[in-house]
Amino acid sequence: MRILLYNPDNGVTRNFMPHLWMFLLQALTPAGHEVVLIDGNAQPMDEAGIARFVREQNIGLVGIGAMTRMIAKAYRMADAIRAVGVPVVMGGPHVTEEADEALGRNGGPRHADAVALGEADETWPRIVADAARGTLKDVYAPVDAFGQESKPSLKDYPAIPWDKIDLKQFNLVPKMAARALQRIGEGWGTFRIIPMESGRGCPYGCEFCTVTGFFGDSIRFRTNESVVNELLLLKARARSEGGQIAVFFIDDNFAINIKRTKSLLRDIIAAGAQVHWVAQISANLLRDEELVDLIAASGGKWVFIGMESIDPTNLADVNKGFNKPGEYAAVLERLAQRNVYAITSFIFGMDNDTVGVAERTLREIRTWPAGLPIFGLLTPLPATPLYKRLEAAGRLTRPKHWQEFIPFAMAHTPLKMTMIHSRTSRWAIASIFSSLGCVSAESISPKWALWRG
Ligand code: B12
Ligand code: SF4
Repeated sequence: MRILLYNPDNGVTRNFMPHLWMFLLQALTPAGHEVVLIDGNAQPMDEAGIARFVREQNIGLVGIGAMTRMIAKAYRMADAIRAVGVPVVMGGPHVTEEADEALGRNGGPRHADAVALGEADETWPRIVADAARGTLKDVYAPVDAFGQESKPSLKDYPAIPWDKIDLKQFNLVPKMAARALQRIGEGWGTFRIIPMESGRGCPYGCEFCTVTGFFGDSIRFRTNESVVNELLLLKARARSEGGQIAVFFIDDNFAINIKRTKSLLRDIIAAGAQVHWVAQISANLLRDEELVDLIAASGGKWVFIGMESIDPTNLADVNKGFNKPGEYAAVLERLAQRNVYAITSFIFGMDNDTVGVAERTLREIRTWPAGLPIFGLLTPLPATPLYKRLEAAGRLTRPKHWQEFIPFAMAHTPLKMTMIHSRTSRWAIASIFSSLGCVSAESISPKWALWRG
């Protein structure tokens, strides 16, 4: 059977990196099937295009994975595929929480023949076997022989064959530029950011986040050896094709167990497996000087830090009181001293935010070492504690906001502001200026403010 794994774009913005789930499920597909990958971020497609593709390519099963933000597009694509008679199985964080919606059990139309709940590493081979026999079930849940939820241990993580996978669609160097770059110097024919995981799970349970609910609060790690081998494979591929590769460790908190992270980084260094990498690490864990030394020595270039707010009351409200705004500057300084830079992420729309929060935050950021600040709006994602709290308080203005994705629009009534201006796009521009170190007090005037009361 030919299987298509498809990840939609959200129709507005594009990811810079392919999704790990596609490569992982491809590696976990039982022998005898052929798997084709399409990431809508790299290869944009509409409904007619995907329907044509599955017909012409004789696809027997389509797997679609989507975050809440892409789910409306995912459903439209699934409908088009099912309309030409090809079954669709959906997975990922959104349908895990809203399986009835995908299966048309809540009064709406049915979009998927089957839904894979939670982590599908162990259920995927069963889904493929059932689809090949024409006996797909509605729901596949990751449970053990006793019906208890089971989480893959990651100790026997599959080897993703990075040396063989067709990565053409994921080259970030545009064709024209590639030719010019190759004339200037070797090694820039391709540039790819590759997702890799070294562990799963996060115990922190921030109110707005789906991770603790989805992956669980017990953390599981791959062996150091399997991560190092994967890095070596990627490094060899980049070298053999005269290109560049950077790795995004997608672990939610790459240093959640500092001892283990240090041991992994030491093994990377010892094996000469360094590539440039990015990882998400919470600010509280970056107090450790030795950890930051090892990050720099093992190829770490950027650390994504979920700072969320400069207001401790906000942070306490969303169960993220372990973030201490007072130490943000020192954390960034510690990284910058080693030429490691931070992507600092902020959320606006929390309950203690008042008019002018954007200006206040920006003022504070300007006092820190250069980095790349990014800004988002608080979003009540399905099944999160935040969603439940806002729903109970009658504050959800668009309870099914994902059915119509409107970029930069809020789905709940903020507490201390009367009106939200969707000017996040301007903020994105502001953040680029800021990252280049060229934000002056004048260039960001109050007219940039995100909110006006
Ligand atoms: C890396 C990452 C990104 C990357 C891009 C995604 C990428 N290319 O990988 C970046 C940094 C760009 C990003 C951006 C955003 N992200 Co993000 N991201 C992640 C992160 C950290 C890792 C994803 C990952 O690879 N996980 C590991 C794989 C193995 O897990 P998985 O994808 O869930 O897949 C497993 C199962 O879900 C299932 N599965 C998944 N798909 C399918 C499909 C089929 C057919 C089947 C059978 C099974 C299946 O099987 C897989 C193996 O078990 C997750 C958190 C997390 N730990 O997952 C958040 C996460 C996915 N992101 C999230 C969010 C909210 C966002 C943003 C909206 C943030 C923002 N405000 O801007 C944006 C949206 C981007 C967009 N284009 O619109 C949420 C999504 C929640 C939700 N309900 O949708 C998550 C869960 C984090 C959170 N805080 O809750 N993100
Ligand atoms: S926001 Fe980060 S630290 Fe908080 S629960 Fe989610 S993954 Fe964990």
